[in-house]
Amino acid sequence: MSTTTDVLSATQVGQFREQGFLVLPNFATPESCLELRARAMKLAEDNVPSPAEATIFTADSEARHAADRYFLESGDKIRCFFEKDAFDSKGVLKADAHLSLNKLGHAMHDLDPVFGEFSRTPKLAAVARQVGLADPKLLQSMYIFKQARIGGEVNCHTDHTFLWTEPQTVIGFWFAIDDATTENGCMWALPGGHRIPVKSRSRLNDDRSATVTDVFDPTPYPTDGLVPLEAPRGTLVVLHGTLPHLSGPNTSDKPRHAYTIHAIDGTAKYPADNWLQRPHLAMRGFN
Ligand SMILES: O=C(O)CCC(=O)C(=O)O
Repeated sequence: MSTTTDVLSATQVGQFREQGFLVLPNFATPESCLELRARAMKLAEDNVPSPAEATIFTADSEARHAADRYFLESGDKIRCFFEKDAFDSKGVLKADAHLSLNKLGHAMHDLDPVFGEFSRTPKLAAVARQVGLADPKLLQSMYIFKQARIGGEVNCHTDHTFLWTEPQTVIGFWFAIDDATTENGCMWALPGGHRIPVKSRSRLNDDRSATVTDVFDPTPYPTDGLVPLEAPRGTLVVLHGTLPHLSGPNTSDKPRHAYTIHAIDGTAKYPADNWLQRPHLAMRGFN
């Protein structure tokens, strides 16, 4: 795939270096966003756990282990993750499954043709190259539903905390599939915050049964200066891996679907104790 034609101007590349993010309206067409949206709904229906399997999402400790496994083994699969209050105490969904999902993850870009086509475009490959990925590898994809009224918040974090490489290389490519506004839980970011040394690392524990967090600095990221990244459908937001970002809850009547791809550089070391492992699926670039 040719990525030799630049998509970003020198000013935009400079902005990314300076601010740690870029907002690119009209990057994807409305048609491609709607096609991805319909496909995500179908994947949700097809992959939603049966009521018996869904008991893993209840709160008892055996169920907790099963839920951890369901998450930890999802790096090379398409799995459904629910909003935290989606189940009653017996593990029964309170509403229709497709209206209870928090997200799909984490390998739609490799396992589903519609997601594959959306994810692997020459235009996105060019952006990845221009923001510094010499040997881009598409590590994970997430389709985030942020459902009307029940869509949960995402706490302030950096992607490097969860997708650690040495040196740091992860870049987030976040697409607004619906219009994202402050009303329905758009993303927020801290301009220049990518220069703050990363405060923690999440990794597998010794028996690889759960994640633990190594805290390097317990102080929270500053909230003063966070800016809302309102994004009409089709907007691409590019996020540096050490940029603090978050999204608010969706208490509105409007869903806020988004699709995000995290890419790393194949030249960096990918630790064996990162939560996301892909034993059955080699990482690929944009080809
Ligand atoms: O879509 C969201 O609300 C959060 C997404 C996010 O944090 C990410 O893609 O890194």
